[in-house]
Amino acid sequence: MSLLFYYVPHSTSNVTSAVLDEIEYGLPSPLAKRIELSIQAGDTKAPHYLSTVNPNGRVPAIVHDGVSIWESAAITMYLGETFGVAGSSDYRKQSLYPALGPKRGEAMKWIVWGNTTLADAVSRLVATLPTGTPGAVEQGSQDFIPENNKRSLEEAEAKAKAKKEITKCLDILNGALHDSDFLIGQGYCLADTHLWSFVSYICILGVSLNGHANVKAWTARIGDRPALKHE
Ligand SMILES: N[C@@H](CCC(=O)N[C@@H](CS)C(=O)NCC(=O)O)C(=O)O
Repeated sequence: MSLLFYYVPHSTSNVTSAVLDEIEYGLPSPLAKRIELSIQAGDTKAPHYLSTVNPNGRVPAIVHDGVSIWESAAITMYLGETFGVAGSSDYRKQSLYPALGPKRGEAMKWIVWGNTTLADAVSRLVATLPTGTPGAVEQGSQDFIPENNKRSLEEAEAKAKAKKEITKCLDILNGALHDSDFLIGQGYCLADTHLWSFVSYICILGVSLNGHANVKAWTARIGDRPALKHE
């Protein structure tokens, strides 16, 4: 079995990194070989990377037995199905991901929601951040917006709108965690770690969780899991 994980530190790769940490925790050796790339050095735009790993020139990406899989949501679902379901492989006795059925659907719902509804609002907030602010897109990235392209009034409006939408997402998440310690009532699953990684990034951007007590407690609960202790 060959599993390669291409990543850039402090990027969307953190999602896959945390998911892999959960899957590998307690195993005698890691499942994935980690390959660090640099956006600034042009690694994600290198012809070999574009043609064999990810034509989008982005991370994270995995290559499992020669097949490339990109988009962090797809990667989490694939790793969960392949290595996280009890009895699905030699690697895992305890379930980290729901078996086929409605609970699997719930896990997919939260993973995709994080990457679309929540991430869309977050990326619009990030687009307004001055270069150098924690969490801002760095020069060299295909998403970088030069300072002189930012128009102050429109930026302020865009920022307020993005923040309002992030708050709405946090309201939804807070409601879902009202009477449950985890996203899916039956207990922890990899969807918690996937979404936790996105919410942790929002905190780096300066969004406070103080008005969302359930989300705040859940964030601490998932971040305190032993598999993530070295992060
Ligand atoms: N929707 C993609 C987003 C991945 C993404 O945008 N990754 C950024 C790093 S956070 C990247 O690779 N950027 C390369 C570049 O900007 O050149 C996912 O969830 O995997």
